Amino acid sequence: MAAEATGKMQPGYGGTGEAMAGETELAGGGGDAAGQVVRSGPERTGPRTVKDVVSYSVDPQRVLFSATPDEIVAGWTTDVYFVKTREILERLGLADTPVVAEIFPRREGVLAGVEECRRLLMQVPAELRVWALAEGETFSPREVVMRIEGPYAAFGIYETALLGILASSSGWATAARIVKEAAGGKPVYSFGARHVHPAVAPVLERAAIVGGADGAACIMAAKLAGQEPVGTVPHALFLIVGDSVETAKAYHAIMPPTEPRTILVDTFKDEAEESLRVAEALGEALQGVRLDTPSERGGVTPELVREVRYRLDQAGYRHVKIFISGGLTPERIRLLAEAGADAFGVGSFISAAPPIDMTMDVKEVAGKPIAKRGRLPGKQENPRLKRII
Ligand code: PCP
Repeated sequence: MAAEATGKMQPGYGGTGEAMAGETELAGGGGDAAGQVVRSGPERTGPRTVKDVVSYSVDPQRVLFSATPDEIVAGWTTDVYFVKTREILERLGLADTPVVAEIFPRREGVLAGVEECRRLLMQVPAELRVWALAEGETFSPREVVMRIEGPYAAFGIYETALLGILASSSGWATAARIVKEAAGGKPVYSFGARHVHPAVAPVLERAAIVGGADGAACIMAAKLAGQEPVGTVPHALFLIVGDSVETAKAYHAIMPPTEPRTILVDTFKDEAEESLRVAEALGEALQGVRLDTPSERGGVTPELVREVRYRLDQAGYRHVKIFISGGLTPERIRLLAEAGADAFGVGSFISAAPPIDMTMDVKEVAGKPIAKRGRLPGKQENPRLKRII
């Protein structure tokens, strides 16, 4: 069903299993759009045998070491033991053995990554039936969050990728949910892209939005989530222009009206003083001030927020919101929100969230309940699961 639905086939699955060691250069210069050599054979189609794995080499000139979506779909990021498993099953004539596999987490959290898993499994050229909890739903330890039914050899090599997608995405989504709850309904934006490899930055910040973040600074992540990216300008612009008010005026003059008029006020002088200066300069147009006082200066404190709020109110700038970023944790967000902060930019608390370990177990083989010792044989019913493929 999956293959018919997408018209796509996983290259290599259902083929001969013969490794083709040669490289084929494409016409027109011998490279793809990224300037990399495009190969035929298992490099392109994915590993079906250990021989394929042995003959595979990674282009030493590739620009980034991260796997491309095509390489992930081909199976090159999988653990080698799944390739061996498939090779042996094929030799034994057991590749089409129908199985039920279930994925469960080790601890509670908020689920994300289901949509990527669904899209990956849609590449499988076999009849798969897949159920999962919805992204954004909470799960309990050991609750089944995804069930896959179909011929094991068709999807087994994706175990590594599926678990990795769910584990890291759910870790980030869970952290985002925690900070969002700490903010008590006030907006929280994910600024975590800078802390991870750019290949996964869109995954991270999309997961943060799934978990409850109101938006993200990373352009690709926001677009994936159907949003526009959130953010104004970093300290670099203030340092180059040389004055906060001049920077604020330039931002206001040059940026389209759709962009938020939220100005950093911690670059050169006291935050309360700078807040009043930019408020006087931009007047009604100023929507917010951002306090990002570095940890070297003690970070943003509740006392500082109270003072900035008081001085802005006293000067008639009640409409100006206070946006806080830099080293925020749930505890700090709670205190700062109480002190009058209106919105938060959170990076490291979300990006550094530990993955939530996921495990995939075969629970049924050829219609018979089975499991390794310590696990319960057969499907573990979960009425919250919804069919996704
Ligand atoms: C903010 C701040 C933190 C960034 C956000 C992420 O950067 O300096 O380092 O927050 P985190 O501490 O929770 O990870 P910007 O002011 O946007 O940029 P820059 O510091 O480069 O001026």
